[in-house]
Amino acid sequence: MESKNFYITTPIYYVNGDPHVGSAYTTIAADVMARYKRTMGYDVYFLTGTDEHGQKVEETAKAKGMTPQEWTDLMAPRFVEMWKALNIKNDDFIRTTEERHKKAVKKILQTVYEKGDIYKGEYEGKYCVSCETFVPENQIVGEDQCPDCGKKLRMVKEESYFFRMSKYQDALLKHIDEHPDFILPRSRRNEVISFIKQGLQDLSISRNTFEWGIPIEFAPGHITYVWFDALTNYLTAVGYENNPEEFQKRWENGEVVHLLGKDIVRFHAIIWPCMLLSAGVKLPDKIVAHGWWTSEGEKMSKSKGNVVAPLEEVKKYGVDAFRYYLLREVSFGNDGDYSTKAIVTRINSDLANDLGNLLNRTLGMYKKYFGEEIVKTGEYEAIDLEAQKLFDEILVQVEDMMSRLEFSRALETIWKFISRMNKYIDETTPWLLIKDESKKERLATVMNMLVESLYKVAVLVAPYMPEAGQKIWNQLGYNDDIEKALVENIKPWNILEVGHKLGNASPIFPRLEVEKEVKEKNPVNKDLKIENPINIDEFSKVEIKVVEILEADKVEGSDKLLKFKVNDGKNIRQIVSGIAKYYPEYKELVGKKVLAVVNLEPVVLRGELSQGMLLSSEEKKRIKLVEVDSSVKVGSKIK
Ligand code: ME8
Repeated sequence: MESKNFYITTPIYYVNGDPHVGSAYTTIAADVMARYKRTMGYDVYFLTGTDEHGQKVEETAKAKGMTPQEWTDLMAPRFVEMWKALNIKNDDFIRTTEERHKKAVKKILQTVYEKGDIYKGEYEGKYCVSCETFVPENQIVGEDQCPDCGKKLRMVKEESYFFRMSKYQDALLKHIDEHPDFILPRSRRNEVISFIKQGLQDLSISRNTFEWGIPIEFAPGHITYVWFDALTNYLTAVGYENNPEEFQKRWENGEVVHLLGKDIVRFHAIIWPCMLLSAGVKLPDKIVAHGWWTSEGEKMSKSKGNVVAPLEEVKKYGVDAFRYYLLREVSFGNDGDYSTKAIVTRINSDLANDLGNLLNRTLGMYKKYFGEEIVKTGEYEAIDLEAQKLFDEILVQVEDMMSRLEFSRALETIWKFISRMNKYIDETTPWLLIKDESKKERLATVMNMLVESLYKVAVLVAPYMPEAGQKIWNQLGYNDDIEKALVENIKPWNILEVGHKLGNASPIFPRLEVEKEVKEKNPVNKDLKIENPINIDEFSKVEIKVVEILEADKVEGSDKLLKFKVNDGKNIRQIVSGIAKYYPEYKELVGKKVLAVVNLEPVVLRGELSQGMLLSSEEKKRIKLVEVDSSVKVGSKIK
């Protein structure tokens, strides 16, 4: 019997930065799949969460002046909030710093250890902190750079425990061979196979040169390699360590699907299955990798300022349109480019024109011809039966496509039916039928076909656009929760009750102007209020110059003050600054070019002469000197 338990996961995201369109994409896709499976009558468990250990998070926290725990406690809720704003209905949110997870990691490590699959050795080689991955010599690119992210690699030489991954090479190849849908899409599957065939090496699974990780019981002084820790989250959440019944139901007897980006396929399709083979746990059913998003044709990066912030998009276009666009615009698996023009075009053509018009026209005509209550349906004619048949076919196709997570094709297929029904209006010409009293019953059948189509379409689009689905239902006069609807119940036709009262119509997706939206991507606030304004003459009294720090020292007897000898292009002067707390490594400032006000009256602070002021920025109580590019000449005036 086919299992009716469906377990879907997203990667757990690193908390070194805020969630963005990339993490939103995977999470929305998983949410759509979870919602769709619920409408198909499955008992669904949908997991997402945060990956909180490792060197990268530890270093980010340090740079922010916090402990890793403080930092992760600050960041994890930002993911929870973002998912709420994107209408993500996950059943669980896991953080790898939770006790339940530490116990699960301990259990899998112990199991693999007792199996004889872990041995002590030494790792010497290159490591990419950004990807948290060991990079073998033959994969290094450029000048010691990571083949995946291009960042500079670090040398690591430390005692380490190794996992005998090589032992599982053949078993894994056999599994992939026997399960054609284990890794999707096909292109990724082939890539994984050829990688394994080059020969798997044993994997270093412990680190001992930093502390932010889960300690290993049989290896004092070592913490768990962050990927070994992170991958285990998928087991933790379904009771691997603490709830055998739940584990049996959700993992062993359920369908398990991992969604992820193409960047982390190897971790999921190689390391993870080997870990499970060693631990004697069933392998997941599907590992589905999607492509990469760029923004307006370029790689997203903070320095380019083109990172797509989901909440801003939602504010502009609404959460449904954002979700729809992401899943409709590119085939899952392919790369995609996020552009304002494309999202606006999608909203106008698919949502406002096709779906919105079908709803507005139908409700408008119904109320005009019959009032607010549903009238009796007559005999179906050929054109009605043909539309009904198309709907039956579409349900089968959508089910097939969704089983392979082909979101874009599934939407295209649903839209075939929406277009068909728009055309149906033009072909059945209700505005002519109303003129002929003998066609009243025919008109009722036509109009009911339309209302019923929308009722069904609402259920099909709700997993993608939960709010729009609900609104369509409400406008049709159905106030139940659409999330509880089942596809099974929308299969039969003629399900409207005579006398049912329609709701109020209002446009769900207003049309947008492409030109205006593109221009307003970075709208200027014309109503900006300038506080404490000064004029240009007043400003020009302040003389600011680029100075180079030649020496940096503590001021004796003070915790707060540092004294600097700086070159202002003409003279060497001394400046005292209250920034000691923010620069424990103040000697590193020597050689930096910074900005200084050079015409302040000299003062004496704690017995030290100060002949100017260094400029600094302040953000959340963190003070930083304003540094300038090393190519700017010392002594240059700031105007
Ligand atoms: O890799 N386009 O976390 P991560 C599409 N913690 N998807 C993108 C994307 C983009 N431009 N940028 C990010 C990790 N993603 C590990 C995972 S799982 C046991 C541990 C999405 O925060 C995509 O799903 O770097 C990618 O796989 C994931 O974010 C990486 O998130």
